[in-house]
Amino acid sequence: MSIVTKSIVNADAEARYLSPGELDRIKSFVTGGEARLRIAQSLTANRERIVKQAGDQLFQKRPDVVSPGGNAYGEEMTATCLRDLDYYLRLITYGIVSGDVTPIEEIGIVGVREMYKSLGTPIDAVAGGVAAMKAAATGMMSSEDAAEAASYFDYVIGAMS
Ligand SMILES: CCC1=C(C)/C(=C/C2=NC(=C\c3[nH]c(/C=C4\NC(=O)[C@H](C)[C@H]4CC)c(C)c3CCC(=O)O)/C(CCC(=O)O)=C2C)NC1=O
Repeated sequence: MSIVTKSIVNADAEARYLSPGELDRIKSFVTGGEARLRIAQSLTANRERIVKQAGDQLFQKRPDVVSPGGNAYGEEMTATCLRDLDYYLRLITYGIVSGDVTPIEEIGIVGVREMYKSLGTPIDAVAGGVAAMKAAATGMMSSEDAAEAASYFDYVIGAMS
């Protein structure tokens, strides 16, 4: 739910006007909108490059995951691993557009530990892959946009740490 919808639901539950604080938060959501859309467009346009660079970096740092016995060993499993990184990049664009981590949380974080545990996937390595995507992605942006984008990557990394 966006901050707009959320504020309206809360205010209406109490049959009141939006408070000055809520209007301020909505104002900063609206004024930041152009930047957030620009960031989401950049991530979307560069997704293949970001995922490829991050994968290369991850497998260099964690050769164990792509070695025999590793969770991402073999062409198919490596592709599934890169697909997971692409999933998280996509969810990050949802968060950035809505100015809220809730869509990331609901789609990709709730239950993630149990999921990767049952798959035998080392979650710290997934977090490392997301960190590598953050580096690749923010390296292509102005420092202001990078700071905004970084917080969404950090949310995912933090939730997996
Ligand atoms: C959009 C929300 C969403 C997420 C997040 C998601 C993740 C997800 N990753 C999976 C598998 C997997 N995920 C990985 C990922 C990795 N292995 C490693 O060692 C690396 C560290 C890492 C890549 C960074 C691998 C290798 C598999 C296949 C494991 C297997 O089949 O044994 C699976 C099992 C089913 C399948 O293979 O598709 C799911 C559900 N699916 C979703 O719908």
